[in-house]
Amino acid sequence: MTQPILYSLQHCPYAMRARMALLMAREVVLLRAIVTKDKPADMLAISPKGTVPILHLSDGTVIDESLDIMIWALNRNDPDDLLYSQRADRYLQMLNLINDCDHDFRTNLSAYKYNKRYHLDTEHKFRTQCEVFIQRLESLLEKQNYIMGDKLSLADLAILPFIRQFANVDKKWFRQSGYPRLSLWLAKQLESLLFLKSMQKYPLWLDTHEEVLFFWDRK
Ligand SMILES: N[C@@H](CCC(=O)N[C@@H](CS)C(=O)NCC(=O)O)C(=O)O
Repeated sequence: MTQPILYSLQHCPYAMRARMALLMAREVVLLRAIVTKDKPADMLAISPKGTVPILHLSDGTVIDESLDIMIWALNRNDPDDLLYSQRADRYLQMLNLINDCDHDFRTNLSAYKYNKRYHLDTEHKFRTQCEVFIQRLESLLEKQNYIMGDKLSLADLAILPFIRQFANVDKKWFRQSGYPRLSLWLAKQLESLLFLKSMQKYPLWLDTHEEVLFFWDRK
């Protein structure tokens, strides 16, 4: 059987979370590394909106939203029960939290990043708006080691790349901010084998046209 093809951008937070879920699902995919300034025609042909990640299945199905890729992979195989398969209530809570991350938090995060970069005086306003979501995570992590409980879940993987971005906007401020539990959670996730593997760099597919198998090769 032909493996699904994943169009991926190394530092894109959406692609990062899709790659982590594919690894956790032990899915084997052919990874095609791209850059946004030179998108492959094959990629635009299957998904004209032109965002990554995209997963192209061998039956022709195209999944071009990162959360859908994560859920597709974990629905096929979820050995660590990241989806809380026996807990519909937990699953819905996760989706709500991820939705808040992907909309309100991400909008404020983009504004915070932009304002910081161009030294605009509204930087603090947007950082404070981001902190509503940050404080919510901190409160959850005061009670447990992961966002949904005492084990890793879809929510941790989906949210991680955006908290990483938030922390990186102003590392000094984040280190001194009152979010010790979130800082610990972030540090732990960033040094995990899963994250390191998901961030492995590959040559651009348009340069090599080589098929790269991407999968979790640990026992
Ligand atoms: N909602 C999409 C967002 C994906 C997205 O915006 N990806 C960015 C890269 S981080 C992208 O491909 N942008 C297209 C461009 O910059 O041309 C998802 O979750 O997959």
